[in-house]
Amino acid sequence: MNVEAQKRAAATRAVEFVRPGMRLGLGTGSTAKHFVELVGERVRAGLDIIAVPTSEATRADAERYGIPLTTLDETPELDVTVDGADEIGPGLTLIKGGGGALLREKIVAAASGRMIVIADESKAVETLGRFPLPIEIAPFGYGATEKAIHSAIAGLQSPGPLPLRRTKDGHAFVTDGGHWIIDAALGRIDDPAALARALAAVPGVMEHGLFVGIAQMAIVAGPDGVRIVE
Ligand code: ABF
Repeated sequence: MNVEAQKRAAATRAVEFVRPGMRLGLGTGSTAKHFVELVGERVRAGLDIIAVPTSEATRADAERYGIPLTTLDETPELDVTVDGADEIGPGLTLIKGGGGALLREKIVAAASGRMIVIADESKAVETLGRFPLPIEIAPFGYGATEKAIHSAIAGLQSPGPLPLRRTKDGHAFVTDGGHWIIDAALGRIDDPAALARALAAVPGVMEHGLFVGIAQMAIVAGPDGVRIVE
């Protein structure tokens, strides 16, 4: 199986966990896109579910596939969220946010009874941190926020270079929530839980891409098949 087929295989397995009447969180990214498409197929075949998308991109896909959508305001508790990840580490700790949707992804996952991560094998790592950690910040006062983030990281481990502000077409990348993203190239994250707490305490940080204690299951597809990590 090539990587795209692995993503599809993980998404296909995740659909088996969807039951009639469920309230679903729909993730963002190229792996979650497969899941959304497959759920759309089931909906058109009569499956009765409602869903909350984690990004405007996923909302557009879900609408195209005819998936009935709701919001966390109308439906504050979801049954299952299925989403991708940039890295899956020990204990189902995750780095997410490469696609820039981390704030909504975390809100939706936290509102869900269960979060299932779907990924190809390349995302499974022994130590988090090779993928630069996305951190969503308020544009106001970003210089001070970036400095405070660097100090917060330095209090725990080697902070690496100053985090890079993410750009798109030469301008600041703007999230669905109107915020900016900086990417912290840490190389390795020694203590994800401690770093998550330290970053959350920095004023101006809207959310960070460390998901600790949020996911309950990962469906990881490799060249030879799918494995489940719980
Ligand atoms: C979302 O999409 C993100 O949190 C993560 O950054 C990304 C993974 O994308 P892909 O499945 O395209 O690798 O899940």
